[in-house]
Amino acid sequence: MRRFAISDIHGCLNTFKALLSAIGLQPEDELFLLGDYIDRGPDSKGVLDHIFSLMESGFQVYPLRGNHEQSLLRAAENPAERRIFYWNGGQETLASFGVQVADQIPARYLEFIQNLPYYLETPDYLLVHAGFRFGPKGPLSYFEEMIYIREWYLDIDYAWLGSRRIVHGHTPQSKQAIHTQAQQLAAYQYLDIDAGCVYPQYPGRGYLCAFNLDTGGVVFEKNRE
Ligand SMILES: [Mn+2]
Repeated sequence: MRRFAISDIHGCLNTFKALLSAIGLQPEDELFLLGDYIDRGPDSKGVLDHIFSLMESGFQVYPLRGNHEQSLLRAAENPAERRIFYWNGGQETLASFGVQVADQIPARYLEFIQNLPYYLETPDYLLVHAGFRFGPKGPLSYFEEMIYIREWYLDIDYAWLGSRRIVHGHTPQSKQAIHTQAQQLAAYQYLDIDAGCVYPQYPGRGYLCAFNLDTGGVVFEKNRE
């Protein structure tokens, strides 16, 4: 049994499938998906369908919530939220479903997103979309920050964290920066695995990353959309 984490697929179905092939995902493996399945890329519906298909065929998939899923839910529930969703990549998501507004997306997809957890804990890892706010109420209390926060590493309370490591996405960085962070994971205990799959036009970005939680290795798949 192996454990992998992948984040920020953003509608890049071909790249997602190619990365799963590259790591040779098996039903006994565990796959943690750190959110932002949708928006900006060409096939958000296809990415969600592929996640459903993996789960239905017996793969152990643990999907988390990203800020783009949150934005879709808000647009589906409140017409005042439609504009921000549309202009932040939601336009491509609506097109992949062939609908005009978020509340026309079939209930199955919206219900899946409604049930996504904000974070997951294992004995050795904390997994989250964006990160944690180390505020007075404790890092597991600030749910909105878990999907939106940036630049929080300096606030990490290492006494609270213990020997656990935090793996997240949300803030695109270069493949080289991810390699460096992965090599320093034992020392700093944080890793951002968002290699900006949906941003191939930026230097070092345009990759989807799979992190092996047990070996500490990273595998990259170049954008194939
Ligand atoms: Mn995000």
